[in-house]
Amino acid sequence: MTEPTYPPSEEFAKAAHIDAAKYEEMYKASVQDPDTFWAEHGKRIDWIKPYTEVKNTNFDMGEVEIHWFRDGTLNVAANCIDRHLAKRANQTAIIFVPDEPGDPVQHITYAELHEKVNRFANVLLSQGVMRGDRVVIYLPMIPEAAYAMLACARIGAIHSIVFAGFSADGLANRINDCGAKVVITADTAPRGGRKTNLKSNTDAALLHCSDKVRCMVVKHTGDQTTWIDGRDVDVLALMEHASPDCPARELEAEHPLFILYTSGSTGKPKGVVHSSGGYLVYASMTMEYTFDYHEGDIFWCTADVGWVTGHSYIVYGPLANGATTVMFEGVPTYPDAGRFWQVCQDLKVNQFYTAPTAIRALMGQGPEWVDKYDLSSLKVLGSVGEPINPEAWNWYNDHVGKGKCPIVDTWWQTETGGHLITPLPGATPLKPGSATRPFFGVQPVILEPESGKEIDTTEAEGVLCLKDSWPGQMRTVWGDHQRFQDTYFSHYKGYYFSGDGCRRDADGYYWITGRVDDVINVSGHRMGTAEVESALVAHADVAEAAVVGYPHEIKGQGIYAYVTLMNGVEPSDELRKELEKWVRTEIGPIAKPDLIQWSPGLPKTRSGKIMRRILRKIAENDYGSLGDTSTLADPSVVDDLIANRMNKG
Ligand code: 6R9
Repeated sequence: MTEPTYPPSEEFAKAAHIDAAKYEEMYKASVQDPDTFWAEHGKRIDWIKPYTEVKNTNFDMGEVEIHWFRDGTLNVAANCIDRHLAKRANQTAIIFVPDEPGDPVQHITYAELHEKVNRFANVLLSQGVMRGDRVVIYLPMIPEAAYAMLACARIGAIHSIVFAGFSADGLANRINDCGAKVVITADTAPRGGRKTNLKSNTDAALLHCSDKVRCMVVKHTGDQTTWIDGRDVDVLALMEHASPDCPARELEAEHPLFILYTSGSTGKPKGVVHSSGGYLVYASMTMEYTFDYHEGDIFWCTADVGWVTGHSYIVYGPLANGATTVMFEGVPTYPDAGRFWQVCQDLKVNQFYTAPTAIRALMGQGPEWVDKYDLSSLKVLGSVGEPINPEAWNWYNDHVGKGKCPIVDTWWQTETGGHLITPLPGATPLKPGSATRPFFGVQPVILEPESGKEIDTTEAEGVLCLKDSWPGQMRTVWGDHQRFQDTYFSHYKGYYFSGDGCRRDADGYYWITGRVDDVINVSGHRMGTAEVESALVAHADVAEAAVVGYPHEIKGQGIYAYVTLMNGVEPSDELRKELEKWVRTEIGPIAKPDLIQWSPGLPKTRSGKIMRRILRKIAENDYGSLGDTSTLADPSVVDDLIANRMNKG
């Protein structure tokens, strides 16, 4: 069983920050003596008051606390902007590529970014936003999203971005959970030639929030929207009159920089809290080493700022390093499947970072869409969000990288702040489909799922945990430290539990096998099955629902819903459409079930527990191996489910 491996070229390794020998040396140092290692690497960002304490972390259930650089002070926005001004005021910080191909691309220099962010910060202050206040950002992929994030960081407000694809209800829940003082939105958001009315979603959300929440609107398209005097404010107009000077506030290393909601195995999304100091050190360091970023490179991460990937690798990592980062408002297939490659060609992109779902979608359109563009500027390609199947890896390598760009398959999570397991392009021989080896300071372990025993042979398979902390680790769940401990530290004593299954091969390479909890990965986005279930049962016609994932050619996993209707309600195609629409409005388009099966009964144990294992097998069209069904209260429901299964592929 030897997989193909792709070692870095000698030429690449020679010019890279980290080659194989350096990786081994630094990795060893990082785990043998984390205090010394991070005391040194923490200096990559500017501190107002230098830290004397480095690592202070405890994974013991009941006493979990995570602090890094605790007595240091800094300002994240000053690190991402001000400190670069002496050297690169006129260098482009952000290249904004609008949805519509003909519309002008904007190059925003560090000097301009400084001015915009300061004005934005003054507008926030004028709206009464103070240090520690929460600001929800519900914006499209426009420069104002970055200005808003950095403006919050400048004054010590805590931002919480809600992906613009979430519905009014999703937005309201998040505004309420974090107790936001303001929500920042836009009029409408063009994407792929279509528009979402963010302002009307926000209006609908605010009906369920405190009437003290203010609504700051970026008039992006100029489309007509409703306006509520006294509550709604025009951000761009206020920025024009605001002062371009706003002092960057001195903040403790552990001051929360942002909250980002993510799905878990229970119904309610968790507010993942990240710090200022440790997070920035980690985001900037992984950005530099994972992508082998060099001064002057043009870096493009295609994620949305509504996800953690956008936080760390569109905004904070690149800007902390003084890089030029691309912000793309559009989608990979508009106006055609050549859009990504055209942008790469036109902007001479050096590092390109995307998700397997996008690669698979583009692969399906044929190689001619990529082959016609000049991609010679590309040096490193990245992948994130889910395991990349070898077929997609090979296509990415052959057609996009032309066999000369290392592909970094980065495994990490909203909770981890930055990459944990990833190749370093000048150091690590690649194996398609493996995230390879740990980043500096990261100690992955594989545990036996049942006993929780660490498997100490090189070859191992089980659940993936982390033995010790790293600076980018989340600090708590907003408002619920107990939930933080319960979710991540209660399953396996003394370890951080990732929720992923994993195999380690004879070379010590890690292969992520997917989630072991009730979380599914749809197009690289995490979705709790419980969230979709509770949306479905909120519909008056639905008695019960069970949701599982099934293999989907483009999305990785699709959403398969088994729905039991209320007595007397007849199944119909109209009802199916209505339920799809219902879930879209309850959560957002990404949660729409791909397949709905009418299920008069669900397989339950005698104690009433739904046997998801069986539902998963049927959804996967793998019902030959259902295992033991004798413990079911009514084994005959299984035959009905199989006979009427939706995935006959
Ligand atoms: C960054 C991000 C995290 C979950 C994670 C895992 C899956 C992410 C992966 C990967 C295999 C990779 N995942 N990257 N699986 N290989 N390179 O995606 O964060 O949205 O929180 O999702 O995504 O299952 O646990 P998030």
